[in-house]
Amino acid sequence: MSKKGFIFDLDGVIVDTAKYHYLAWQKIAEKLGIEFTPHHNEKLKGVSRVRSLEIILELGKISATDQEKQLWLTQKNDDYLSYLTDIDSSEILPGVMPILSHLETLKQPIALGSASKNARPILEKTGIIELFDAIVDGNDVSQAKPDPEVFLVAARKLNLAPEDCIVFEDSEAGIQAANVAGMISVGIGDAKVLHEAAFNFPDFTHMDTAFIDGLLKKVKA
Ligand code: B16
Ligand code: MG
Repeated sequence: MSKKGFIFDLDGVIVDTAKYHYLAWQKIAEKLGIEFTPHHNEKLKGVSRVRSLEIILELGKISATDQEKQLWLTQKNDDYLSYLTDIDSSEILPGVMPILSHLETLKQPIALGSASKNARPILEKTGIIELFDAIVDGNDVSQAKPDPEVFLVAARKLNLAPEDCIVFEDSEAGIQAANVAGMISVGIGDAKVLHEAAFNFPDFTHMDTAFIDGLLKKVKA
């Protein structure tokens, strides 16, 4: 059986932490008098912390000093981390474990490709860090999604060509990054938002192991 690299995004794909990012950004937006809805939040998914703040400030047409920005970034992250204090394996989204276990049984390489600088503690707390052959997160890259850097570094760490990698993503920016990298993009979430993905599933409970087996049978064009 051929080897493919299965690269998973973290927030909103493996764990349900996207909701905590939203709550923490909402508090900052509220403090600044900016209306911030779930619709606005879609643009923040998958992008870096710094870029997220810029998007919120653009939304409210607010200019700020570097010092103010640093303060709000720290406040946001402290608040976000407060939601993570007691997380455990129950935070893993439904349907994820059967797919990870299937890949492990097939001895297929698994990587993390996340924009988050908090990725490692989340994988540790949820007890799944050992399943990953490579971890690339916000501490390892300088370009944020939709730049493909995070996924290209993951492919390199797995010793696989980009076209032999499959990316699971819940964000528009992440799907674009996977496509630019020349990888197979699989959208997890709203198909309208993730319309640029090669495949789409509302969540992992809708994906069966036959889908994975089908990807493994695909030969290079
Ligand atoms: P942090 P992912 C991304 O993680 C989130 O989707 C995004 O909302 C967040 O701003 C970014 O991580 C940075 O996270 O503040 O923890 O460094 O979806 O790429 O796993
Ligand atoms: Mg995500």
